Amino acid sequence: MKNLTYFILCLAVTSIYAQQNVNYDESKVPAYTLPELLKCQNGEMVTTAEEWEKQRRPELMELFASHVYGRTPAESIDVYHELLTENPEALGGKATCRQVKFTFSNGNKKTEAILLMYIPNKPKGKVPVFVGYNFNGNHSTTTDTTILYSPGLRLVREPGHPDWERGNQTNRWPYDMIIGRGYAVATMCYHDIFPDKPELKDHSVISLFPGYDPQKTAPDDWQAIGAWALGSSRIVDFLETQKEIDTDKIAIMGHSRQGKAALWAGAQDPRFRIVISNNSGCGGAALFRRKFGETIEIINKAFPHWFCENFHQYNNKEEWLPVDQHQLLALIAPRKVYVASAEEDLWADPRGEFLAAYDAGPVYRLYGLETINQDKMPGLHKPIMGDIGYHIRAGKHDVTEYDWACFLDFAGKHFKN
Ligand code: GTR
Repeated sequence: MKNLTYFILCLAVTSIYAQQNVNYDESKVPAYTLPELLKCQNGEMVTTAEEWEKQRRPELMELFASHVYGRTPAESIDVYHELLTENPEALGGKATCRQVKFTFSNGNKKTEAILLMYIPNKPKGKVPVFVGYNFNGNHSTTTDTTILYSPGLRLVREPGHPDWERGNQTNRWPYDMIIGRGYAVATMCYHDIFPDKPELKDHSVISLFPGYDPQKTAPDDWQAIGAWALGSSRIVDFLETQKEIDTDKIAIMGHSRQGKAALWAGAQDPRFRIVISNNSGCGGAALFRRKFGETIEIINKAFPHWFCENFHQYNNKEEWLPVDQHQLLALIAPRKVYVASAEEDLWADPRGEFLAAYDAGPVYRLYGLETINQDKMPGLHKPIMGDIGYHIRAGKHDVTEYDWACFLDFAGKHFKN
């Protein structure tokens, strides 16, 4: 019965999208001019990496915070870590597994999360790490019955929902392969940070910060994507306490809505040396102004709690938005950025994702880095691996072993692993 309700709900959501007249026709992409990357608000062009960092970059950070994702508070809250389990013989003896409870607290109220880590037993010594959220809970990434259910899941999914099934997303987390290449992984369920429903903000980390008022939201207040971005920085704080982790080699990988959050986290936190967005689409790597697949209006209607309220004024008015997503990717420079698309994932606009990576180039070139040198998309399974990376693979919206193989190659190149 519950499965049936879920199915009917999905059908309803799909038909709402269908009614929105989504454009999947390249010839109907409007002519557009992207907002300037290197031209400052005073009209001056930046010509050096130093000018970019001093002048233009802060302007763009401010625009993304005030018009798109909302402002991350300057204040911090307390985070306590408690080691729940440690298994030195995980993955058939190849890795050490730790589960660590995070308690976020403001003294009056708290929320909880569980981080799941796998660290390769070989090589000995410090290893690079991939940080990334999972969608359905830590238990969904493995069939290992010692892995605990993520606390956030119970807020969004009734018992019996398919997401509770152990190992339901192991395909997205090929731990053996990642560990085999010498990388650690740290994952957490994104619902632990902001349970992904508009009415659950009160259970999110946002509700712990000074100034939070459930009745009142300022137009530039942060929302779910901002919270997820902050959560990944708190994971990095913890990784800095782990003796096996090489903190100069931290990569963040996010899929879809978490690809959006990963880019925003990467723009804000320089400790992410590699930022990977997989199938992130609208509000992630895709250029808004192409209006191909999901648009600002569609995403704001379906997910009113993801972006700041100011962003809603750009529903169907992409051309008025003072930024576009090539600028978000450029904010990550000179650190490495990788964008991955899937051929059948037209909703996320693969071409728009590619073009943003291409159009971020001028900032990377200020640092003398290797950019994508032509605006023609590469063929399927022909990854580009410069300082900006990109691939498009066959298939649907998902994270596959092929994607991970490319992420590992990209990390291998830049971390010299
Ligand atoms: C879709 C949404 C996309 C993407 C995706 C996901 O429903 O429209 O923007 O975020 O969810 O996260 O899987």
